[in-house]
Amino acid sequence: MEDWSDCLDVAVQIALRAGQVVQSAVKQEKQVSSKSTPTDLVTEADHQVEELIISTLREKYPSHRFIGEESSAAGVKCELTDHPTWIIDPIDGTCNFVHSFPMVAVSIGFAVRKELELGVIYHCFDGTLYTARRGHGAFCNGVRLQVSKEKDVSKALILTEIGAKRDPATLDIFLGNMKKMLSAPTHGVRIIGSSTLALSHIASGAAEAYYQYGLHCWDIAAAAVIIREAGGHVMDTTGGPLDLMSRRVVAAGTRQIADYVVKQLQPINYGRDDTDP
Ligand code: 2AM
Ligand code: CA
Ligand code: CA
Ligand code: CA
Repeated sequence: MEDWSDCLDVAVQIALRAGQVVQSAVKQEKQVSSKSTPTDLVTEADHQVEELIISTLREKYPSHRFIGEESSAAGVKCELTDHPTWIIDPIDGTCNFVHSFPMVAVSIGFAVRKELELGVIYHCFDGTLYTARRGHGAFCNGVRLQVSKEKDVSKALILTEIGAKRDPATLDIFLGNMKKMLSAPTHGVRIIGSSTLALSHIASGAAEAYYQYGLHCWDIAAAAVIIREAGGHVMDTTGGPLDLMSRRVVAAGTRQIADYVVKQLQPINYGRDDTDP
């Protein structure tokens, strides 16, 4: 039975190298263009970092498969099979990166037989490294992570994100969901512009719950392992098991807070990662 610890070490080294590239790119003039909508940004650095991560991993593990945000955007099929598969977000928080807003991460997840085994998230601005291996705990710069044990939603800090889709119907549901979270009442709701860092805050216990519609498998893969290994819950927005390709997620420190969030949410419909062109 493989324990994938070598793969974790390799992923950490690559995430740190990728983080260095992001750190130097953030200080330079950025070449920004847009993808699906004018607010869906991509830069030269997104492509460069994804290429660096995938080519380095492919050289080391030629039989492995790869899913990456920018490769998918370029038409590579986003498909999770039983094969060992790396799931990569080269720059999570591209809009933040463009503004030098200090919430930008590199995210590398790894699944085998469709089960998430490893997660590495590197916060490029403060150098925080989140790591986890299934069954072996989650760590932040080597210190064990533990989710919040809070069960009372009125004491919860809730995180969410809004993607590039900003049509009136999407915004109405988004704001309706946010209103429910604010009026619970909770301690507050935050949007930091990086799904993977928001999810890392659930793993570290800095916030109690996270929900999002429209995110992608590369936004959740690494973070899901890290949260579960920190004792937390990651699930579908209906409360059922997480479907990595479904573009929706609820994560929480406790089942009680997860259940509360699930009950409140009105869904926003997106396609699936594995059927989108
Ligand atoms: P990205 O920066 O890698 O594109 C805020 O936009 C956060 O949501 C970021 O983590 C962003 O990832 C992610 N995101 C990207 N596309 C999204 C979408 N269509 N809907 C919701 N979130 C999205
Ligand atoms: Ca993007
Ligand atoms: Ca992302
Ligand atoms: Ca990205």
